[in-house]
Amino acid sequence: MKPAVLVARAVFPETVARLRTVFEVEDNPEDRIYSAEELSRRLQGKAGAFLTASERIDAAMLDAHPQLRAVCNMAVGYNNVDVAACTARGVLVTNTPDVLTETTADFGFALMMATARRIAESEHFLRSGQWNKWAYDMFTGPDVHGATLGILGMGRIGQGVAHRGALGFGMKVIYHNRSRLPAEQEAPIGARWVDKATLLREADHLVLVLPYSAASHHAIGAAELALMKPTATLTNIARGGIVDDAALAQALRERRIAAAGLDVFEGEPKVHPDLLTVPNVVLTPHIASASVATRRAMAELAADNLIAALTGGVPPTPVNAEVLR
Ligand code: 8YV
Repeated sequence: MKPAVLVARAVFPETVARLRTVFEVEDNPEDRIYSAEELSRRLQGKAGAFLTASERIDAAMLDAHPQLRAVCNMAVGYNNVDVAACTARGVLVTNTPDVLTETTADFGFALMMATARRIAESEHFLRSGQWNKWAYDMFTGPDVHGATLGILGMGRIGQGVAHRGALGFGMKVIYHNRSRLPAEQEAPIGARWVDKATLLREADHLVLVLPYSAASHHAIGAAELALMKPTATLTNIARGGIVDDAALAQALRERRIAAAGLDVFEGEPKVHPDLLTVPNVVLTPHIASASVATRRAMAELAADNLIAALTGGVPPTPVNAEVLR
């Protein structure tokens, strides 16, 4: 008998068809968002789960499903999964790193540029029929080229953003990360490790690319925003909850920073109502990895992981590889 798996969200039909060659698949082509109760009901009897970052797997869910052996996220982030609880129960967790790095870095850079150069705000002005003359100070904003790019979280995606800034736009790169990059990775982009306060004070454009955890919850709140230049921009392509959205909306309204670009939100898909009413913020619906090719690669990698995990293979991108040993 084929092992049973749950594909919790709609995904490419080709990926589901491939999974059906190996598994009894329960999928969700209507793409309904399951409550925790419904997710638990649908996990009954399943050996594996193909998830996105919107399904939460915690200790209680694992205890309710002792037959579950693999939790495979179609996302590089895995803060929806209690990895320690999975490891303690011998449940493999996998994610989809690398395949989305360049696409996500492209988007981070695009969002930072749109934010600095006020592209969304000015487009709204034009579409709403308000453009009746050119003006010397119309939608002026800070330059991107030659400015100081600050990266908080210098993993693969952070480095991708830094490369774009340094090599394409002549930006000076400073970064803060728990661990410093080896000198041979810093040198080609002239990146300089600084403490967090220096990063906040010196960055003209601050881009957040760090994983979400209890430690990074509200890493950017009122106190951090107060350290930033009034001309600076803030771009978040990491996770909602890293920024205190209420504090950010207030800082934007009071022009304590120039502008923000946000692809992720606390409690998304809900967005803090104050962010919807301030003009100097570009808002996108968590699409940083959304190129056609990358979303396919993410789906296929998540499927590779699930198939390997449940058929005695070697999952390509485990998060808790110790479970395999
Ligand atoms: C996903 C992401 O689109 O990979 C991640 O961590 O945030 C995005 O690429 C989203 O999480 C859906 O799983």
